[in-house]
Amino acid sequence: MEEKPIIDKKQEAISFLKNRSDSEIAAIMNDAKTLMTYYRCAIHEVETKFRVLEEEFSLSHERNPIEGIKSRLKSFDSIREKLERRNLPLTLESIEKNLNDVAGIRVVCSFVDDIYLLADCLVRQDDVKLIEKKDYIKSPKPNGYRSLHLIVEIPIFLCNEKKIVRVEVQLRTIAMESWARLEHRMRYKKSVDEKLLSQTADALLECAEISNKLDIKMQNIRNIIEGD
Ligand code: 0O2
Repeated sequence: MEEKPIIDKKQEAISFLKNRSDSEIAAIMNDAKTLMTYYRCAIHEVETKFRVLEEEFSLSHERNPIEGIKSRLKSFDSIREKLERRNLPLTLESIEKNLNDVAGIRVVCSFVDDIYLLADCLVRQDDVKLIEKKDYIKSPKPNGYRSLHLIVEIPIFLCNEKKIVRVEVQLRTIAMESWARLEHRMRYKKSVDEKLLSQTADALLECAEISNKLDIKMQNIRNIIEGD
C-alpha cells in the first residue's frame, strides 16, 4: 500500500500533492486530522486517569501527589523534524509506527516518591500497557536532565471501533520541571554564542545537582513528618 505524506510546508509533500486530485488531497488531510484526533483523545484518557488518582489520594490519603498536569500534541513541525533526523518516511503510517511522543502528558509531583507511586498506579491499570520506561531520575542524562518517562498504550473507544494509541507520560518534581524548562529555553535560544552556551551547560549541570539535592531533602522532610 502506498504511504501518504503528512501535509506541511515541505517540498516532498508539495511535490507529492502536485499531481493529486482535490478529492485525494482532501482524503489525505482528513486522515491526518483523524490521526491527530486519536492522539488528542488518548491525552484526555490518560489525563483523566491521573485526575481520578488525584481525587482518590486527596480523599483517602489526605494528600495530593500531583502539583499539575500539562498535555501537548506534538506540532507537525516537530514531528517532521524528528522523522527527518531519524531518516524515517514522512507519512501518517510512519508517525504511528515510529513516534512515541505525538501525544504527551507531563505530571508534576510534589515529591520523588510520588512519581514512582503514580507511575505504578498507572501501569497497573488493566487497560494500560507499558511499552517502555526510561528512568532519567535514577540515571540522569549527561546534561543533568531528570524525569521518569513512560511510553504507554491505551485504548480509545470510538463509535464502532477501539483504537490503541501511544502516549508519552513524563513525571517529574517541581524542581525537575523548573530545571527542564530553563534548559529547554536555553537550548532554543539562537542568539547565545557557542562559548556562552558551553558555560551555561556547566552552570545548568550544577543547577541539576542542586535541584537533585533539594528533592532528596524535601523527600526526607516529608518522610519525617509522615513517619515513614
Ligand atoms: P518536546 O518539545 O518536549 O516534544 P523517543 O521519544 O523515545 O522516541 P527521545 O526523543 O530520545 O526518543 O526520547 P527521550 O530522551 O525520552 O526524550 C523525549 C522528551 O523528553 C523530549 O521531547 C523532551 O520533552 C524531554 N527531554 C528529554 N531530554 C531532555 C533534556 O535534556 N532537556 C529537556 N528540557 N527535556 C528533555 P522532545 O521531542 O525533545 O521535545
